Amino acid sequence: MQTQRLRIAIQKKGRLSKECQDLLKRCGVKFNMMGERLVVHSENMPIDLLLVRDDDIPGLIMDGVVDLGVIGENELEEVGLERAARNEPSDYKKLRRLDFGGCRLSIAIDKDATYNGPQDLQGKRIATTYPQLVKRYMDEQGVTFSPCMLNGSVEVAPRAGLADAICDLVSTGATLEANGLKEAAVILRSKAVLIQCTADLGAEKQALIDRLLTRMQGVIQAKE
Ligand code: PRT
Ligand code: ZN
Repeated sequence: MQTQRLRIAIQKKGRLSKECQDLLKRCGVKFNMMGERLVVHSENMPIDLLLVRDDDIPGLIMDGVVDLGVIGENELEEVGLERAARNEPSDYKKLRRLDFGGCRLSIAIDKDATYNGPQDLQGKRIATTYPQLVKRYMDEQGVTFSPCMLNGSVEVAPRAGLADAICDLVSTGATLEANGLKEAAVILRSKAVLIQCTADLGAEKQALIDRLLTRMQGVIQAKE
């Protein structure tokens, strides 16, 4: 299923989609986002944009279905660990870190609880959408815990009596505060990144990628 056109997977709708589209446009890629299309063809370059859920992007790259992708490092690392544990391909090339999508993946506890370090989490139940990253951190700290896997409403789990603590993405901290929680430990600092599949794409596609990267460098530097 190799095509001559460069395939780039980006988030269809969400926190990364606008900035991602803006970045591509500033790099000179012309396209028209209309309707509910899965694939959007660039009008001036041999590039197709694939509009998907962010959760699908790491796998599309690791399986070599698309050539490039833009994804949060949190999602990329979680999916990578999950696939590696299942002996599925989990390789990719990180081309560059981008200047948006910044957040941290943090463990949060009741705002009135004391916290002296990871040992205070020993034996606790932790609600999260990122079980692999939590396990990696807790293993590094030598602390055992029980997972509580939730794909949404993670921040209400302690109040609902489902968990003792949570591990979730934080940017301003307002969500934690609104739920009576406080940040105890940062386990990952994340930004959006541009990644490439590891397969050899041929000279033409690679030259196009290199050109895009040079433009991206200029666009990002100009904003700094
Ligand atoms: O539909 P799809 O699956 O594509 O989207 P999604 O809902 O899974 O993801 P989306 O759009 O919410 O987030 C995409 C990516 O944006 C994440 O994977 C992160 O890399 C990045 N990002 C940056 C964030 C945040 N900041 C963020 N604050 N993703 C989520 N949040 C949420 C967080 O989960 C919590 O609910 O915002 C809340 C906390 O924000 P504060 O400001 O109150 O601290
Ligand atoms: Zn998602």
